[in-house]
Amino acid sequence: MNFPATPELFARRDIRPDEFGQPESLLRIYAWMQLARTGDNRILDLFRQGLIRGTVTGGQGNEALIVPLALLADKSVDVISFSHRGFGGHIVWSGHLGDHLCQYFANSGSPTKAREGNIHHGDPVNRSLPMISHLGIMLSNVIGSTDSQRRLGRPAVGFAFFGDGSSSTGDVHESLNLAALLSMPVIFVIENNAYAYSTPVSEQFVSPNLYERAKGYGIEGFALDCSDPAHVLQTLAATIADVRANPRPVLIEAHTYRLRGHAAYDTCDYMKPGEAEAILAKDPLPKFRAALVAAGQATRLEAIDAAIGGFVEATIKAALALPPIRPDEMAADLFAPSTAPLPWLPSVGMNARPDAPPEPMSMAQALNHGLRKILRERPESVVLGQDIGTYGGAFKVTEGLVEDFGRPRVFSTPLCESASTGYALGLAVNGHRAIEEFQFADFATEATTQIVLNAATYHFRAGQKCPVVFRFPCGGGLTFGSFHSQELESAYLSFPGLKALYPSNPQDAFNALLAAYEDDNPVILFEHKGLYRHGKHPVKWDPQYRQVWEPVQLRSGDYATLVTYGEMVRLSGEACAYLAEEYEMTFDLFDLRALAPLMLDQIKASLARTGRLVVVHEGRRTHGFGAELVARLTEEHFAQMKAAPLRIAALDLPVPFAPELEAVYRPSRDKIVDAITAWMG
Ligand SMILES: Cc1ncc(C[n+]2csc(CCOP(=O)(O)OP(=O)(O)O)c2C)c(N)n1
Ligand SMILES: [Mg+2]
Repeated sequence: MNFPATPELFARRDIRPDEFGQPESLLRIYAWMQLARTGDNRILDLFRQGLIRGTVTGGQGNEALIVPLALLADKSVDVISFSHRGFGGHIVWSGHLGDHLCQYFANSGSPTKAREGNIHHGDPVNRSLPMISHLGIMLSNVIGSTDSQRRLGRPAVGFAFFGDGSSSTGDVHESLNLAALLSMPVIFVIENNAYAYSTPVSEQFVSPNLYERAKGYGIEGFALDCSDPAHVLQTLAATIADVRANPRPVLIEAHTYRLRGHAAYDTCDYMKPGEAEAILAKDPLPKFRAALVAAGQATRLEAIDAAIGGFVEATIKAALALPPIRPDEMAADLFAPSTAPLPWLPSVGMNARPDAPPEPMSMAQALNHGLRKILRERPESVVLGQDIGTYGGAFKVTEGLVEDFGRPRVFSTPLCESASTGYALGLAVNGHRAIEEFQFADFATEATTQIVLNAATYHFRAGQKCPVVFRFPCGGGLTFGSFHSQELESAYLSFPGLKALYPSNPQDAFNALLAAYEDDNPVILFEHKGLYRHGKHPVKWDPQYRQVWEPVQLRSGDYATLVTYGEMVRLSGEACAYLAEEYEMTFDLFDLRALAPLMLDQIKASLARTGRLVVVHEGRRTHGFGAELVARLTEEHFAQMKAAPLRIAALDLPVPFAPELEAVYRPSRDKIVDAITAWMG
């Protein structure tokens, strides 16, 4: 891109302890602060001119914190996720001003390909994790990537920022606890600028000192006055060095300033008269400059200011000259592209020879074998979830894994679905691959933001692969009630960016786990609890394991095409057998296996022949997965359809508890038969 060369002034993006207090290093800090301020101010102007859209949340008043910190961090190993006040940090961490401006202009030079606005970019290749809007969410991602770095033997420190307002979110609590538990070297920095949007701290929490919360997590915490960058530098340098050498989390409550209100559109009417002016009067930057002038640096400062002014204007001009973004690649970028299969050994179990006869096993055992195979053959793999260690998981799918592979690789997490998931994402974007077990799929709702907004959008907005397998023990029929029995596929898959497999037998479950694991995208693996121990079936090494991404035809017939998945495969098969026997009506029966992406060609071909469609699923009917299937399968062949499609699904109710009620709620073999015979007329 044709940006002006970065002035020599910004050749150094670091600062060494032996330089502290030296005139050159102070001028370097000043230069980066002034560059951040000038950039932020110009972004505000350009927003007001209508050249920038969205929300512009400036970092004016944050520079005395963010610039020393970014200069001190070891950008070759450390992990960071800046907040929406972190513009100064972004330009130090990732260099080129032009890229950052293009993010705001949302043009063809945008690092997010203009799919995200404001400061929602990062530099994932260099471990600067792009924030999503949802505050608090990124903390656990930093823990995961820092852990990943440490597992790779790199002496990383993580830096996670959040505001006084964000400190009230549940994710902050979950993450601080998780980091403390793992003794993870992450420095959590609260940017306390005294306001969350229009809400002053007095209306946010009772305790005046947020850093004191550290004590409750068994970690250290302290307040940091960010009015003088030289003081911030000294303090942070000592903390960073200490945390790097003696890994543990630290909570810093940095008192910063919000000089320009919440965002570009904020008129600050909610403030008391004179309050905004009083905050402006505390601006650390002119104070720092005045101290440098007093130290005889006036001429150098004038030259620095002039160089920055020219550089920023020239870079803005170059950025504005770039063409707008084109929509061409947008759809193709939703998922990370497919890669070659991993070099799996051709065996299921540890000692099995390739020619050994397939061993009969339950679905739970097949998944256990799959997890063992992955842990044994793939050093980057990590298995996590609640009670998955010694206890072996609520359904014993992870039995014996911690004994054989040890705690760092098999991690029984505390009860914190969102932070555990964010931690898994952090591992994933740094090269590890996590398989996360949710105790019951229902509890994944606690991690919805991490799954559907963070993991699922990662590749689209940041070009970064995020390979995590989310294991969802789902489904009903076991008298577990409404919070332990749900089918969540239509809810989760209405968000773009997730893949999903739903095996109906042990062999498919084994294959699906391998296929999901090696995919470079987040994959939900739906595991019906009723199938975990529903008989034993032979499971063998299947070199065609990736075919699980396609539907499989289980029966052939000519009356209608029946599409289903999960436990309903068995019930639908029994219904088809009954209908063939009693009514001599035969069906093409398909087990869908992959719910996303949908591969429907074979089924469409069947439908073109039969002209009748039945869809059976266990989830609720309204907004259920069947609605999407019916629409996709019939929209092309509508004119050839001989009958209206039939959807057989659960009632539109919470999953009821008592067996008598649940039997009415969910489809059964007899209900499938009844619905089809009524439909047949
Ligand atoms: C979970 C969540 N809720 C609401 C918002 C909308 N929002 C954006 S910024 C903001 C205030 C944040 O305050 P604070 O954490 O103190 O950061 P500051 O903007 O003051 O730097 C709010 C409520 C959000 N982004 N995320
Ligand atoms: Mg705030």
